[in-house]
Amino acid sequence: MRQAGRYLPEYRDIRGKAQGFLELCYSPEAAAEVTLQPIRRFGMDAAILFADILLLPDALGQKLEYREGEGPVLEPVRDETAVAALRPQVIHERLAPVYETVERVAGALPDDVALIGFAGAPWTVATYMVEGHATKEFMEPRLWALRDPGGFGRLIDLLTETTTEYLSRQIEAGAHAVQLFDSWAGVLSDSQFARWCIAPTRSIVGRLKRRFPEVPVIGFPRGAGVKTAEYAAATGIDGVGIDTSVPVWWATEELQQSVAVQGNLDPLALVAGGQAMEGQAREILECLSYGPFVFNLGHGIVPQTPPEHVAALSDLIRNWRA
Ligand code: 1CP
Repeated sequence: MRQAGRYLPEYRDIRGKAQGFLELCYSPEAAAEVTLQPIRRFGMDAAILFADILLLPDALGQKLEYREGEGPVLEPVRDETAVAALRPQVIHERLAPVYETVERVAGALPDDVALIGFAGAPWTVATYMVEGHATKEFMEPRLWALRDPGGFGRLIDLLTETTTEYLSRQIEAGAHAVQLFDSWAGVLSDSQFARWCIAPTRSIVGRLKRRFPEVPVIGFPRGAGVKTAEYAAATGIDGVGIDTSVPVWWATEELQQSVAVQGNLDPLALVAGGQAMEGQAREILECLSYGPFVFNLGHGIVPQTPPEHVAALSDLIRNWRA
């Protein structure tokens, strides 16, 4: 999950010198440095590329801005004319600095530390593209998907294609594994989940597997609950991220028999630290560490997180393993 970011003073330092968040994402030297900061400080087993899921819409030509305190703002794409105006043929020109960041990080990491590349899953990226900003209800994309599945499907198809190409380039540049973030999978009803979350993910995974059979693909259908089992079985992913709400015993029985499980400490337990953090971390380790498992947060790290708590958690996990 997000490792870098605003809780680290060394990140805030570099962020303060950059013109803006997008400029930082597109500056290979600075983005590589920010990717490496948590590895240097805490010695994790894997680094996650510093970038954002909204770089793809930006590369497709959709106007994107990150406003201070407000988050991302995009010029909404709400019909087929707007989809047709997107430019999938030029994405790699705009995304070239991201590939350079991957190359730099892969070259700088110790041999036993993996680099995880990533992209947003088509549904989650589409919610931002259609709504135009972060929301809690996702009225516009959900209604478009229900009223005009053919038209909305063209946007999803375009994202499925370009996401496959984007992740392929990250792998060619040196990413050892890739993750698909479907952060808003949880707002979809059962049938919509099958169509807009599972189907595009299966298509991306299938194509990546044909090109790079040895590269693990992790999926994170946040909020999917019991549907996570169907997601894991139907998409062909190697690992599944679970959010904080998924009971670990359930994940052991329903997921870990067939895929690796990644998760799921409450990011606020990491802010609280002490007993709250240790108790929850031990419960996760006791349940999940006997099968294929990646310790992770259940969602992104928050700016209020004291870095000392991350260090204490990292020690706890290391000592558990020993
Ligand atoms: O000024 C800043 O520093 C902006 C904060 C920030 C950061 C640090 C944003 C804006 N993005 C990121 C980096 C980021 N985003 C990473 C890199 C890894 C790392 O930081 O170590 C990754 C993997 C993401 C992924 C991402 N971006 C997701 C999926 C994961 C999740 O958290 O659910 C999503 C939904 C986004 C969108 C996004 N990026 C940023 C904002 C404010 C938002 C909108 C969030 C919302 O809808 O409320």
